[in-house]
Amino acid sequence: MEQTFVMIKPDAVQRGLVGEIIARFEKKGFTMRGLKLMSVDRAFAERHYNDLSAKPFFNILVEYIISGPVVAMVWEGKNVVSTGRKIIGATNPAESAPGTIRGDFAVEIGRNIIHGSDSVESARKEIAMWFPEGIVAWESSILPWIYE
Ligand code: IDP
Ligand code: MG
Repeated sequence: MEQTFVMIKPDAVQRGLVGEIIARFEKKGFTMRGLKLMSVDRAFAERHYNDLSAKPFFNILVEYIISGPVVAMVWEGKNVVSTGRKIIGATNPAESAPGTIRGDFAVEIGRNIIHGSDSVESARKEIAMWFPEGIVAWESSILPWIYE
């Protein structure tokens, strides 16, 4: 089953949106396989956003991610990478559809409250980086009610 890495960014933690965000993935029918509150240092944040290191906003982005604790999560399910991105919404909240997490709770691109892996390959790398200890092996008992 496919897995994705989702991070609730410091602004959403500060704003008390953690439960709301987790609920959206839970209610969709995805399975939580990893969850932890953590603060990351600059080097770790730079490594996570390594692909964006040439962008003019890179330093601002890194400052944002290290400005407070984040919630790191692994979610599992059919097409969870692309569906997860749809649940999250467009990068710029000005363009995120209502009903998406960013569309409902964010206004500006530099405070867009959540990260989700953009491909199965990045998900694999991000999960390995954020959960070096591994994720939790369990089987949800509701799967027959989610999958035909
Ligand atoms: P994504 O989070 O939707 O995958 P990316 O293009 O991977 O979007 O950018 C990573 C993060 O960098 C965004 O979520 C946002 O926080 C930040 N970011 C992207 N573009 C800008 C910008 O133009 N100004 C400020 N921050 C930006
Ligand atoms: Mg991205």
